[in-house]
Amino acid sequence: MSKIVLVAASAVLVGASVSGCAGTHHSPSEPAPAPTAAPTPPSVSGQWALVWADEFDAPGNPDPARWTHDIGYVANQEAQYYTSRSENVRVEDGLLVIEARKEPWMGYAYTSARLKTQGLAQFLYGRVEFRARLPTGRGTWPALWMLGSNIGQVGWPTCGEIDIMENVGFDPLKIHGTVHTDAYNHTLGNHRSGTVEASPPPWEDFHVYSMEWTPDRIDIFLDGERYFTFENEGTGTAAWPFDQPHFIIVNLAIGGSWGGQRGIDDSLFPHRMFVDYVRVYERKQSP
Ligand SMILES: [Ca+2]
Repeated sequence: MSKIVLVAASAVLVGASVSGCAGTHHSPSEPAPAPTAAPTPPSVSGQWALVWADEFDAPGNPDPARWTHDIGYVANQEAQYYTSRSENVRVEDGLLVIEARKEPWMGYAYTSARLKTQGLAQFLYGRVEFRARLPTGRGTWPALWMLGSNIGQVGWPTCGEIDIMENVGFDPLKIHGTVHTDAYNHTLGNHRSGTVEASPPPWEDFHVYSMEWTPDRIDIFLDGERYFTFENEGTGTAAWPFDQPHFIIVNLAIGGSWGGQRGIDDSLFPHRMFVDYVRVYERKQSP
């Protein structure tokens, strides 16, 4: 089955217990995230076993045992240059902070960051959960998502893509969950997706963005409410490449083919996305 990286459960649970009060300890130089409406929710019910997590409890650089960085220009006509500098990505106050800045860098006008577990942890089936607060403003395009680990061999979209959360700043209340495959993808105009509005607005408070994945279906949730399902048609890899491990990506894009459709408001920088945790669960075997 999947090549799962096991994390000491005790460390993860300690992190879970202290990570809820995101608004309590902030360095003077950074604006405090909005107080959370509720403590970090407890782990999902007993049918799930935690197999991987980052609670972002250690200040400084993201844990190199869990995360690697994409550097430079990556895709989608995006306007930013991704870096691994602390200006663009850091852990503080129990949160992963990805900060998009308007600054000239390597020929680009903006910088930001894109973290991934590629080569470090990959997952096949289970439940993937993020608790995050999004930035907002015309031109932002934050995403919490997964790509097939075989992308280097088979390319996109054959590898499969699962977008657990996407949001674009020009339509800021809407949260999108999407899958891309060879048979269904945005270049064909037939990608499969669902949309829901977040309340309170996703930049005002944290929400839980999650996905449950079995051999038969992918369900995507906002705060535990399912708003999108993609079923395995049983017609093979073109429609269902989701029988292969995928890795996790967290990024904040600026501009690009979707986020930039109505331009970029340069008056709003810097933009910050805050991620309280990323947790991956496997379904427990029936007794
Ligand atoms: Ca945390």
